[in-house]
Amino acid sequence: MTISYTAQQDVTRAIHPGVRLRQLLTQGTPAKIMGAHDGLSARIAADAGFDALWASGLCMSSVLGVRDSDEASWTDLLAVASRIVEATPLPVLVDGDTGYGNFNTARRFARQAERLGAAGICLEDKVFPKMNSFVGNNHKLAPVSEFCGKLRACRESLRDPSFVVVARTEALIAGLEISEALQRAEAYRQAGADAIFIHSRKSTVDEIADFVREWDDRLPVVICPTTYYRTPQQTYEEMGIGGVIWANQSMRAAVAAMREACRLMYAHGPTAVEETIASLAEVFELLAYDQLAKDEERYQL
Ligand code: SPV
Ligand code: MG
Repeated sequence: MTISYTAQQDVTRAIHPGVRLRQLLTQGTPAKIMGAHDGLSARIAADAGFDALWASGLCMSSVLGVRDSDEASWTDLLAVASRIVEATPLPVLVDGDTGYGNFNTARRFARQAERLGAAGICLEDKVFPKMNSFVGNNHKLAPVSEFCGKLRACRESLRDPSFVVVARTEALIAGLEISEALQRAEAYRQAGADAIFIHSRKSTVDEIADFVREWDDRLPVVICPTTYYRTPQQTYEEMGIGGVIWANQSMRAAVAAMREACRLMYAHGPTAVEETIASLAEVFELLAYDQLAKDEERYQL
């Protein structure tokens, strides 16, 4: 069952993406931000009712068939992000990894993301080339001053003051103390970040909760509960979280479904999957083929 564009989505489209994302991050209940990896996954997330989209570096890299270790070029990734932006009226926060080098590459990336209609970017304080936060134990952080320079360069080169710059600290991923994460977040706030993304790969929310308590709402906080997914959603509201990113579940769902379909097809042929895969009618509905027919009547005279 899919939903075509509703009046609410028309309203969403009318609001500038950066303004909309800022509203969502400060509305008092955590924004539900779904990871997307292409136009199709973006449409599915929008139809499910999500508030905003995360153009995930991990997931966009995965669909390009490469690793989340800066193997794809940033122009490759922005081409995918642009399809995500185009696919729905929802605001899109683009994962900018480390900014792909220094302040200069970071600010050019930010400008290009702004040009393609994203609502904001997120930069993380690791060194280039980065590795996905869940892989290995060698996550080196950039010096605070260097990362602050990247944030300032982005802020000062963006044209749209509402475009959101999220600063992500990987201090906890690097095995450092919460105090280090707090010091970094405060420096990033002073450098012009609009929100702080605090990442953790613990199986409970505890260290994030400690961070958030000390942070005391100096800026909206964004989190990504991939490993502490068992935490009840209500907890995030009680903690005052600005946005919850479900970064990679959609891509992982697709991997599991495609794997199973390929396995069954190889062994038994298409009859084995026909009942469980999406019908073509569902795909056509999702991508509003009927609207194109109506538009032909209107415009193709
Ligand atoms: C991504 O989705 O690319 C992220 C989140 O950066 S994580 O994979 O959890 O690092
Ligand atoms: Mg990423």
